[in-house]
Amino acid sequence: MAIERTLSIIKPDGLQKGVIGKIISRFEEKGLKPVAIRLQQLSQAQAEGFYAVHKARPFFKDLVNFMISGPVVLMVLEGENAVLANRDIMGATNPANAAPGTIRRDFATSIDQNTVHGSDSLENAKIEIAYFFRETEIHGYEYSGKK
Ligand code: YYY
Ligand code: MG
Repeated sequence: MAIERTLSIIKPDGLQKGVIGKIISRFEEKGLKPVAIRLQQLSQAQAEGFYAVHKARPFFKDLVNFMISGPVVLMVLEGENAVLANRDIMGATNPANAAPGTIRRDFATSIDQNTVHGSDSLENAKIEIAYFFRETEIHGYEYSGKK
């Protein structure tokens, strides 16, 4: 086990459904600590660059248009095995296949509007975090244990 950081994005549908708080709570309750958070309207160039790996895929244009259809919440999450832990909390890409209790199962309506993004490897997490955040925007802290 190792402490990792991963990039999480709450996509425009998550904001439009009013579930920012519920989504962040799920991360906090499962030990993923937000150490950077920013609400941002992505430009087309930013969205295209972020999803460049999918450039040749048939859904690329729709994906970019969706990601710029409204603001998103960009976050860095920190915790034990954060990359895989976040993917577990998110659920499968297609909400129809996502396990009960996952964010995508509970909040997403379709594969193309699936509420959250999460880095898929530690290597990509480092690249994706650096795409959106400077090191000076990431702030670690310890839990007090008090509620
Ligand atoms: O990492 P993850 O978001 O779970 O899926 P990817 O395969 O990386 O695809 C990125 C993004 O593209 C996905 O969250 C929705 C969209 N997409 C789509 O609209 N239709 C597909 N058949 C596959 C992916
Ligand atoms: Mg992916």
